[in-house]
Amino acid sequence: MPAPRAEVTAHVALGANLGDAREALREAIAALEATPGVRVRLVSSLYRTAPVDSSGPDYLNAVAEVATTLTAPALLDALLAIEQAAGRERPYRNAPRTLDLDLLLYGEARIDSPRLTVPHPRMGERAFVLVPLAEIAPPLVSPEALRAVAGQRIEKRD
Ligand code: A4P
Ligand code: MG
Repeated sequence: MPAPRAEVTAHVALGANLGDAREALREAIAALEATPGVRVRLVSSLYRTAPVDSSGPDYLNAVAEVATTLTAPALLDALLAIEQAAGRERPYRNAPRTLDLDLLLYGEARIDSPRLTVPHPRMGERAFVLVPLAEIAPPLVSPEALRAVAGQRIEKRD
């Protein structure tokens, strides 16, 4: 029998800004918890954030820490499947909700493949990622990194 794969700690960013964003994030966390090979260890507070590099309503953002036996590409596949399911589950009115799930960190791995870059290449520019990540994993975010995004509007919701 092959030895079980060791668990890796990974961090996932969640964001939504259409429809019931709070419900979208709650369902995304539930879907992560239901994913075989993924255990949700920590979830940050929800944050209301100004859109960065995009327009439209404010976003709700959060970051989750998971322990996973999935490889990084398999974890990405699971995140993409959850995004797609969220789009299908909410047919009311004609508004497709956005749900963005990004893989921020996968242990200490550095990955640069056509479909997956880890650490997420834009995480260092974004308060909506760094502030919730710092809440649940303080050693992963330096004070300098937080200072660099201090001008971006972000407000804790709960
Ligand atoms: N991909 C490569 N690396 C990764 C990774 N580490 N995690 C590829 C996730 N995906 C990764 O993603 C497109 C493709 O990126 C995936 O199929 C995967 O193979 P997508 O989510 O379909 O496309 P996108 O949303 O246009 O790209 P992305 O990178 O998620 O967008 P951004 O740049 O992250 O921007 N403002 C606020 N306040 N809050 C937000 O949450 N989000 C965005 C999305 C912009 N502004 C925002 C927020
Ligand atoms: Mg994305």
